[in-house]
Amino acid sequence: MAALPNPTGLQIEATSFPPSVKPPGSANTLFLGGAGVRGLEIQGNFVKFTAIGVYLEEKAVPLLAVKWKGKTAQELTESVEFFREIVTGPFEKFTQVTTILPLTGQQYSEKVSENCVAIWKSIGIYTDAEAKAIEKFLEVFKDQNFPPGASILFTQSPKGSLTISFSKDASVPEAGNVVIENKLLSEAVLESIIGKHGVSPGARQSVAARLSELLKYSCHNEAGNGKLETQV
Ligand code: HCC
Repeated sequence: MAALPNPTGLQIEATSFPPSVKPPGSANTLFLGGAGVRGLEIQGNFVKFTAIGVYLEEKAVPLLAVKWKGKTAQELTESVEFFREIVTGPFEKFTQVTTILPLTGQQYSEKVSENCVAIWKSIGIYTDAEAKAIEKFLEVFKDQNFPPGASILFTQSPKGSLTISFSKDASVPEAGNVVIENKLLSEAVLESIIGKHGVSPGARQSVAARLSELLKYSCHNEAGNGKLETQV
């Protein structure tokens, strides 16, 4: 029996993203799907603001294999549907955003909120529940400050809760700070990073390349229950 390849860790600027992590508020260990920077073009210079790592629960691999096994890194990178499936799939996700330049909680949360609302408006959903979730999201970040190297951590449960935690470095605490129960917000935070107009094309490419490779070694069983089977 051939073993599944073990995903490696990734270094993005000063941040090392380990190959696997146990997110705050979770009993599971997730593997590093990919990582990249979030930058902005400012007066002709590409300014790197954050390093972002995206982790996925292992059962994502056989689930994604059903449709995406055999696709190249480029095909996956260009597929809006592939990233929709990662964002909405029935497995846990964990996103680590580590600052390269200092950001206030207000700066960060306003940017993320703006992007989430834009995603919802583009697909024609924006109800009272989402407006309230955004309000709570902004509130959570109001008194936070992120000097370089600080991390903002999002645990996205398949049921739709978003656990937010903070760390002064790249370490991952045991417990989360706040939980916001809103599935669309939980999904939109990740979609705003790796989705169609996501802020980190680097993380998107990295996820596509690593998953393309991982999916080669996965086979989905007939029950489609997400249990890992190893190819012989
Ligand atoms: C988002 C939007 C932005 C970020 C993200 C997800 C992000 C923010 C960087 O992780 C940033 C840069 C400059 C600013 C404010 C925020 O990383 O002035 O949906």
